[in-house]
Amino acid sequence: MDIYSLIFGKGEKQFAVLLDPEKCDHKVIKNLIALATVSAVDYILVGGSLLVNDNLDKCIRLIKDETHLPVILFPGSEMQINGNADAILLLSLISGRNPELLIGKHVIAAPYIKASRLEVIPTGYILVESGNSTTALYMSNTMPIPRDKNDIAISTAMAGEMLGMKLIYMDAGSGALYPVPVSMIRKVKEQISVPLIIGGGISSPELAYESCRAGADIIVVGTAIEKDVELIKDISAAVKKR
Ligand code: 1GP
Repeated sequence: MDIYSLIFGKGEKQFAVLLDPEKCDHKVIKNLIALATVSAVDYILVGGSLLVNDNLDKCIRLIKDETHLPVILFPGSEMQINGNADAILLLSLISGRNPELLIGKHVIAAPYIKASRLEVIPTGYILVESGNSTTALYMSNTMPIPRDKNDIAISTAMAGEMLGMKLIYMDAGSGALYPVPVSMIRKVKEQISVPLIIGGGISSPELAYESCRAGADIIVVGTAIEKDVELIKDISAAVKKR
């Protein structure tokens, strides 16, 4: 089954762990994957807004040696394409007005993605104000959607779906002070029918649970797990709780 059908068809809330290739080493990955496997994690996302070394390939190979979980690229740039992963979230930054991140980088990347045979999942990527300056925001040179502007978030997500995007990813950015507000998640989810991914600043099982109850289909956590890998178990349990 392709990965998108898996995402769409699972019928239960899903949990993805985000790994920054910068911080990948064998010991970290072995430990993390062992916990992810016993905790019923659904996907491993790999990527970062800024890569300053060429660890991506090594990181993916290390993950693949340890697990059969799907590995999905969450690329911060057109340099983060690697055919050893299973799929790529082809992100168009629809909350911003930077043409390079709406279509420019995609034109450069398209032939490489095609040659890689990665499964492509067109994703409407929406940055939401986080209370601090995140790397994603700085690197994208865009304005996030203000936390109290649900209408803008709804219209942006709707436009993304109408343009044919198969997922909407609302992100407060890695290490966000405040995660995406639950009221915004609820309102957006009411108006779209494609799966909704929520990430950025989710640092506890409670926050993951609230985001799921509000309508998130997939929760992504990176920073909190980097700080305390054992959190995987409790966050996964919170996501799967009915
Ligand atoms: C960032 O949504 C991801 O783009 C995950 O964010 O690192 O804050 O968990 P965190």
